[in-house]
Amino acid sequence: MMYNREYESISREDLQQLQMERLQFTLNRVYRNVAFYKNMFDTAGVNIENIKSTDDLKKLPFTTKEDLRNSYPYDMFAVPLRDIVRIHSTSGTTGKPIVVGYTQTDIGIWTSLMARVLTAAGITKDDFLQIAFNYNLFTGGFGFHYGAEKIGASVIPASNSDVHRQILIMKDFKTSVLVSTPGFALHIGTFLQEMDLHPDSLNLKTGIFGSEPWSQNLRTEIEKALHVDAYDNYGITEVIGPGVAFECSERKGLHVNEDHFIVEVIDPESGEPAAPGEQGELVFTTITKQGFPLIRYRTGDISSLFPESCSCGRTLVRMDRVSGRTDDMLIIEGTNLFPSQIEEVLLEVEGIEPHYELILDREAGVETLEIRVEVSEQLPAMMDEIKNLQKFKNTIKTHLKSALEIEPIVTLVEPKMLSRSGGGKMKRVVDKRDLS
Ligand code: DLL
Repeated sequence: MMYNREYESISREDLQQLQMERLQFTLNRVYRNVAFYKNMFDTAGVNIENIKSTDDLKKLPFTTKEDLRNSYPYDMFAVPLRDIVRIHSTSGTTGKPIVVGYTQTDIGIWTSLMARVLTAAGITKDDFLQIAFNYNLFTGGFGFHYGAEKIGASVIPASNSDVHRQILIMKDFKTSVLVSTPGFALHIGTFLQEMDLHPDSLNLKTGIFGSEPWSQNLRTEIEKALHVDAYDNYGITEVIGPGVAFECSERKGLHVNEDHFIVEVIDPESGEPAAPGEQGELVFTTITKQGFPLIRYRTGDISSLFPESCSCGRTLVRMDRVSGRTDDMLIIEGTNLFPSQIEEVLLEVEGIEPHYELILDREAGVETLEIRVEVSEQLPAMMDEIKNLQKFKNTIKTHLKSALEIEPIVTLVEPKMLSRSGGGKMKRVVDKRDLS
């Protein structure tokens, strides 16, 4: 099933033509309205009138996460603020998040892209969709909500309620589709077992999961635990949120919504295009967004494009599941975090040394983050008392919770116990989750 057959199965030739028209329109818009892009194109000596094919796009410089952080909060917006009807942002309250804005037209397009994602997974107006993504600055909740209403499904905005409540809602409201991170889906599945509740006593049939990396093995585990067909979908706040790419019934790669985003895969070192089918960093150019258009945005996500056509009838190119990142960004229970953000918070706490390790694991379906941190030699002798030690740990936890919205396990380690840099890259992160 296709929500928008005309565009989802457009001929490659017509698509190229459409992309070109939309690209030229976008380039003109950003050149006129966003000082950053005017400056970038002028400095690079690029005349946008000379960008006549999608191949010419390669003449334009990249936009990076750093560029977007530096434009906090609104400098990259391409319309007056009065035309913005919605604002979202990337996670992490320390440092500068990236703030994105949508016009009414942007919301309409985003909604129809989400309707595509759902329709491709066989969701119809007869479904009850439980959305277990946060409804806040994160794009997951609202993105799916609008798309599901558009196709007429019954939306249950469960947001991030605890797992017991999710299961209760699922059971009583006859949920047929779960929308969440794969990690949370596994968590729910594990709880069902603990509650001795057979998945067949629920009405679930489909799971739409995304927002963090997951493996084929994890897909199989979730399908077994929840008795659903699990579909992957990919998105990123800066580009639009969810709705960038989605799996069809074939579930062999994710179709990129190329009528709205031009996708490239580059060698992250050289910035040159990767060979067809080769892995590299995903780069997106938005060609219909009004509020927050992006030119050649480096996502940091590693994937590749499948050149072959898909038997579902869609002509939109497919990307492989995201296998990793070019930087050290971690995604824990759907929250994006850089180790440097954790470090920044830890160093605000008196009595801690700048030596730490992050250990990621998965226990009974729940992702855990342990932070092992060295205490300083000067930490007062009063720490001998267990009670005070606990208090100290809680202080660290409170700092982390209020700055980054994470609740890790904190383990204090004696001075000089953690490994030191031997001159090479320090390995501060140990990821024991199975993401292969
Ligand atoms: O996670 C948007 C989203 C919401 C996508 C709901 C899907 C479902 P951010 O919080 O900006 O946006 O995180 C974007 O998450 O650069 C990837 O590293 C990762 N990511 C998103 N989807 C997938 C996926 C949303 N299906 C970052 N597989 C991206 C692997 C994913 N990684």
